[in-house]
Amino acid sequence: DPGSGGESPTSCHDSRGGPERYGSNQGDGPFVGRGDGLRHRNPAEYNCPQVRMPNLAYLSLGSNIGDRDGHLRDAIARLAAEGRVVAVSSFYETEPVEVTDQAWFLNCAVALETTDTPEGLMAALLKIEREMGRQRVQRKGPRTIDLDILLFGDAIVDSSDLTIPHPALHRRRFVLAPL
Ligand code: PH2
Ligand code: MG
Ligand code: MG
Repeated sequence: DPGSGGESPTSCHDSRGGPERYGSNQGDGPFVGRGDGLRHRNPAEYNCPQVRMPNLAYLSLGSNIGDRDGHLRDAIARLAAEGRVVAVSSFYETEPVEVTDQAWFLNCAVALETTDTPEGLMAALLKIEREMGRQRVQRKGPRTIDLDILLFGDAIVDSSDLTIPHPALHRRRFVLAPL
């Protein structure tokens, strides 16, 4: 067993871990309930490296004030600090929808690999928006930069301040085309 370095009873080859352990629906044993029909065990307990599982998030970026092109590039550069930018779509010039009495947008999509949670990523996006000088004046109105989470791995989030998948994803050509 040269690779695991595990002499303790909690190594990757833990002899206590037989198939019978997995059949139990009780809360005993090394697994901890999450309350959603799954119980998990921290990798540190079986002497495996502890590295958070990354997720692939798809983001929609939009700008229709000032140097729109510069704002999208600036936002993408800042996103690199939140994970690994895996892909960037073409930039699309798009007619405003929903609030139509405003300037045309520049929109794009970014695929970002991140080990953050959906809530943590959303907080980071709002911080970037603030740091780039976004003012929230009119709902769905003109903005320096808008950063939305479209998808986050296979996550479904439905809280008072975050909905994933993005609820308007399927209704907006300016979101679907860059994807
Ligand atoms: N964002 C909106 C409302 N309307 N229209 C376009 N073309 N592009 C956008 O990013 C956009 C919009 C609210 O987020
Ligand atoms: Mg938006
Ligand atoms: Mg937004």
